[in-house]
Amino acid sequence: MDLVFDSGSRVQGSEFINSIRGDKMSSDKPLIGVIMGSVSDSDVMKGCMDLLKELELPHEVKVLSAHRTPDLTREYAVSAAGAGWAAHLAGAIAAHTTLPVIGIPIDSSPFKGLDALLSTVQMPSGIPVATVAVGSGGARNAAVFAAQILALKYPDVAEKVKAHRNRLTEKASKKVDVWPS
Ligand code: RP5
Repeated sequence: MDLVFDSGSRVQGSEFINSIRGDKMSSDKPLIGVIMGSVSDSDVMKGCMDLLKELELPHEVKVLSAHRTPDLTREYAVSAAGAGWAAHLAGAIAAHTTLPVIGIPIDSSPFKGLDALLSTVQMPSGIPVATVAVGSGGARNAAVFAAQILALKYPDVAEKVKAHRNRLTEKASKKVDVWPS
């Protein structure tokens, strides 16, 4: 696979790019990079990490900011990026890689994430960021979506995604008749 340009050779301290190039999933090499703009985003982003753990998907987590640590951010390529305010973190990451980038708008601002949503979703033509819902629901969906992308390559990830969907269906099925008539 030769999709990663430029940043792949510059990534330091991250096994992410090399491991995604292999054909077999290894339990100790990260396939998904999760980044958040600030430690203050961790309450929202925890849902993403929790779900990646539940799906047993090897991942690594970095706190990188497009405006506070721009050089470090440029050297990293990632699948799921969460940022609040109009930080534009996911777009800044997407500019440096051809790997798919999933943006999670975080509701940490006075505008409750509307600014983050617009700065994440409104990428100009040519450099996409797949944007999920604002806040913790979006963080969890980013984990599932990353798994669905990897499932195209790894059959065992596809099985985990199906099992997760079945668990959701089973849980919801138990509540169909919960409302007393
Ligand atoms: C963004 O600014 C971060 O993603 C965070 O949501 C927001 C506020 O960051 P802190 O001032 O709390 O570090 O870069």
